[in-house]
Amino acid sequence: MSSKRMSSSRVNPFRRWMPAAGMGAGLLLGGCPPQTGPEPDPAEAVFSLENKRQALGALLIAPGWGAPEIVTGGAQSIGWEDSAYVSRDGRTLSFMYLAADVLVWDAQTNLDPARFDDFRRGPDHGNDPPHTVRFYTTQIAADGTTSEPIPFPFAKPGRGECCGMLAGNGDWYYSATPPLPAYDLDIYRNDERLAFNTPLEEGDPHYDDATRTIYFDSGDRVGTPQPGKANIWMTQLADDGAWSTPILLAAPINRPEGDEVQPHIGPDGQLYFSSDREGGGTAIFASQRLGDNIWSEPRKVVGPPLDASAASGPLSVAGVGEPTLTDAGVLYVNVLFFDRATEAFDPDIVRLPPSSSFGQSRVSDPGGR
Ligand SMILES: [Ca+2]
Ligand SMILES: [Ca+2]
Repeated sequence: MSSKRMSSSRVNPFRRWMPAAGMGAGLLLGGCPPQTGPEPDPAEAVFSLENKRQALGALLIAPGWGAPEIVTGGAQSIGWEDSAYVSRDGRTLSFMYLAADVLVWDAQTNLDPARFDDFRRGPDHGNDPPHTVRFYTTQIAADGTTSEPIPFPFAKPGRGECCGMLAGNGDWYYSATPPLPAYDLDIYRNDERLAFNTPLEEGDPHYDDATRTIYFDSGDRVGTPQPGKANIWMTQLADDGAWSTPILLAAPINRPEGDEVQPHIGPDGQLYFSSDREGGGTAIFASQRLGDNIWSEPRKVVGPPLDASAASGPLSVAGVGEPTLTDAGVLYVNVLFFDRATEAFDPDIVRLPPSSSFGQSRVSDPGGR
C-alpha cells in the first residue's frame, strides 16, 4: 500500500481504529520508540492474556451475551489480528494479519514500507511482502482454540487483502488493493473484481444470501455526504448477474456524527455494524431490517467502557469492531487493546457466548433484548 496515498486519506482499514481509540495521531506521535533489537519483545509482557482478560472485564455488553473470551491459538498473538469473520457453523475463523503495531507504524511513518521492520511484532505467518496485510483462515476446535493460520483460498502475493467473508453459497467476498505503489481498495467475489467498484474505497463486504445483497463501507466513494466519514452502502444482484448501482443505507444506520463500518447480517436477520457515533470508542450496534432500506433504531450490543480511565489493569479497551454472529448465537468481535504506559495497541479476536438466560430466544426473537 502506498504510504503517500495512505498519509493523505482515511481509506485504510487500520485508520478506522483511530477514532476507535478515541485519539488522533498527535497523541500517538508522542508514544514509545519503535520496538527494535533482539527477542523477547517487551510487548509480550504487557499484552499478556492475563492483562487482556482483565481489560475485557470493563466491556459494556447488552443482555443476551455472556462473559467475553479471547480466542486463543494460531489466531492470537501480539501481532495484528483484525477483520474477524466466523462461518455460520462456528468452525472456520478468517482474519486479516500483519506482524506489527499498525497504528504506531502508521502514526510514526505513514505506513512507510521501508521502516516496517522497526515496528515488527508477532509471528511471521508468511505475509508477502511482510508489510502487506494478508487474509487467513483457521479452524476453531471444540475447546475454542484455533489452528495455525493458512492463507485464504484467493490469497495473492504482493497485494493487500482484508475484510473477507465466506458466503453461504460458498463464494468468498473480500477487499484487496493492487501491489505497491498503487492503492485502490476494491471488492472481489472469488477471483472476480466486481463491476461496481470505483477508484475510491470499497471495503468490508458482507454478502447476504437471503436478499442477494452486498453491504460494504466506504469513506470517500462519490456520493459520500461528508467525505472522510465512512458509511455503509449496499448493492443488489439482479437475475441477469448485474449489480445495482450502490446506494447509501438510510438513517438511522448512517449518521453524520460518526463512522459506520463493517456491516454484517446475522443469522437472526439483523444488521450488525461498528460505529463511533456515541463517542468513547467504536462499538457494535444491531438494527432490524424493516423493509427496503428501512431500519430500526440501532441498539448498542457491545462496546468499550464509557470511561476508559476507569480500567484497573495496564490495558484499556480502545474499541470494539468487526462483528460476526454464528448460528449458535455466538458473537465474535475484534477488541483493540491499548497500553496506556507505552501508547501501544494490539487487537485480538474475542467471542461472546449467548447467555443461558437468553440463549435461543434472543436469536429467534431479535426484538426481545
Ligand atoms: Ca493481537
Ligand atoms: Ca476502489
